[in-house]
Amino acid sequence: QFLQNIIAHPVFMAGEANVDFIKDHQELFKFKTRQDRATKVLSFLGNVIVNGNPDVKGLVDPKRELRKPHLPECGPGPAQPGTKDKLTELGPEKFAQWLRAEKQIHYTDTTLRDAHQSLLATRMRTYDMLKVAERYAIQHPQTFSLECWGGATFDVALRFLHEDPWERLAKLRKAVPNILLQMLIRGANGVGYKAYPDNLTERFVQQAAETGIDVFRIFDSLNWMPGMEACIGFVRNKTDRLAEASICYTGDILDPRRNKKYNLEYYLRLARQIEDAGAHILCIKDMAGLLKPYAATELITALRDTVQLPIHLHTHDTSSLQPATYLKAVEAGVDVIDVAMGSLSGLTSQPNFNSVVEMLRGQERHREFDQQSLNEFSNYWETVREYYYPFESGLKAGTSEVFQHEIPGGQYSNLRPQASALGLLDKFETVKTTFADVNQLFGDIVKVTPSSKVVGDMALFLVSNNLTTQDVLEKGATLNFPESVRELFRGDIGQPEGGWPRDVQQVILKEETPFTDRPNEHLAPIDFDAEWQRFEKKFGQRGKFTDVLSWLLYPKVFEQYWAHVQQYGEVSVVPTPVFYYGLQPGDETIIDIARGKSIIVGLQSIGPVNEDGCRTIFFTLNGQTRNLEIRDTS
Ligand code: 3PY
Ligand code: ZN
Repeated sequence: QFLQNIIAHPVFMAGEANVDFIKDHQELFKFKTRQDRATKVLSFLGNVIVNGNPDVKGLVDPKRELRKPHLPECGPGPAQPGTKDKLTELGPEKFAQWLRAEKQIHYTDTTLRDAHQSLLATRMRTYDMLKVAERYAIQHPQTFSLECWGGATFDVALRFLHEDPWERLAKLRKAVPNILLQMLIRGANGVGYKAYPDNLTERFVQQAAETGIDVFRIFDSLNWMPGMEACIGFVRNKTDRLAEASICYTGDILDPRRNKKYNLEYYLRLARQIEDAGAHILCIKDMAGLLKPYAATELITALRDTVQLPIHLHTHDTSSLQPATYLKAVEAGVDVIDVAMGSLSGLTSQPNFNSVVEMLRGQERHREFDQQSLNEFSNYWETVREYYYPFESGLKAGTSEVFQHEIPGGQYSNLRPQASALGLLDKFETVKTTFADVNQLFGDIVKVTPSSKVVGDMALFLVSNNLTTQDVLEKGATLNFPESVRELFRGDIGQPEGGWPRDVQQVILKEETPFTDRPNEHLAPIDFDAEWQRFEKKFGQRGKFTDVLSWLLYPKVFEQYWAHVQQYGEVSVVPTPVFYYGLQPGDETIIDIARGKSIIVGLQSIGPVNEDGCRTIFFTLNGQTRNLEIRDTS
């Protein structure tokens, strides 16, 4: 750009450039891309102002007051060495041994991933994370890990936030050099809802490690070992990071009504298989929050006796019982527990970090944290959480209903809007009970993404058609089940413990033949060179390898994301209240459009609709008037 400016400059073109040419012509440093960036951001804002952000359509409360957050106090940097430095020093095997031998309890902070996935439909933006990430690294270097990537965040970042998830990870890595960064990966299903070719998952894992992930929490949505084994191998063989493999916990090992299939023996068997598969850490992934306190005592004690791996416990506080589960788990020797910053904890999210630290204060496994500082972070998130009010799940208090329906925390905040979109909000109670009925119909399966989504799809299908699970067997021959249900019974996401119920499988698949081997075996490997060329052809430029990966994982979503970027540029730099709710006349906002380059955007007024169906928006950009024509499609 600089060279282009020089070549195109009239003085240069006239052959009159002397040694002071550059010094005398500061306009050479004005780059068109910056102007383009500013114009694109203005056009994004103009659209939100005129037409609203489609993601919050119909959910905006114009009277809502949104405050500016206080940033937590922060000591001088740089951040003290933490677990990331430990992993670099020891390597994954020795690190796992070190962790297992640690006396003080360790904490994973899920605020940047599962907490907002479970409370705010995964909408937390990179902008709000980056405001406090570096401060966190300095203030709380003793945190075991930050879960900040994977799960639904990949899809939602591209689809709704128009952000590049890889950029998010790279920026967090830079801000947090000392604490392990952790992601959730759905085994053979990667960060998606279906099986991907093995070599795609392999490259994805490799790239995720290069960009910043240290702990890969791997699970299979049916607890099917073949769905996890390849992924454990990719982490072990292609990276020097930690493979944490999960047992998804369902049912209740202490309840004779629920422990026929999912009993202690079942979980111990899985744990042995996970150890044999080469995992460095064993996770108990209690995605719905069903692990009760006394069951935790039994399970953790037995697991510690059965395997040599450190044990990492994950739960959701939907029932509001889970701090008690943590207490019992800590007493039984669990090594790491998952918590979320106070104001983004509880209910379908993780238990409260700040309070759990206090629960153990003075006890032998206590790990010291600066409580005042934790509370300041919590206060920051309390203010920021308000920006996302349209995505709140509506759940007001803990509910023991979860022991009946077993809906995962991360799904709960999505199921409600899904039901609402189908006009079924009045029947939400029925949706929840039908979810439990569908689970039984399917043979009592593990329910976590993507298997839980299929159970949810089936429940919504039945309720919207006024059908019961009884009807499925009786009238199934004439029913067209959702595609995801057919895929599940075909074997597309793996095999459940004990196999599928034959009669249900038959009625759902009709003529189709199911398979029982790994779904990935049916998928051709990706030819990355060819795909890169196809990418270039389609999008007109080479793109980064991470773009190619995003496109291969989510083709349609990526195409829309790409089109958004071409039209509006990098919108992750827009402050969240402005991103969702635009500006009111008289408002001003500062946007850092590039490193070291901020613009001040003000809204003066909004013109009436003209005969072309457009409005003129009168902005100020760094104090100068800028008008923009925006089509009114509202
Ligand atoms: C996910 O897969 O996104 C989950 O959070 C599962 O619990
Ligand atoms: Zn979870």
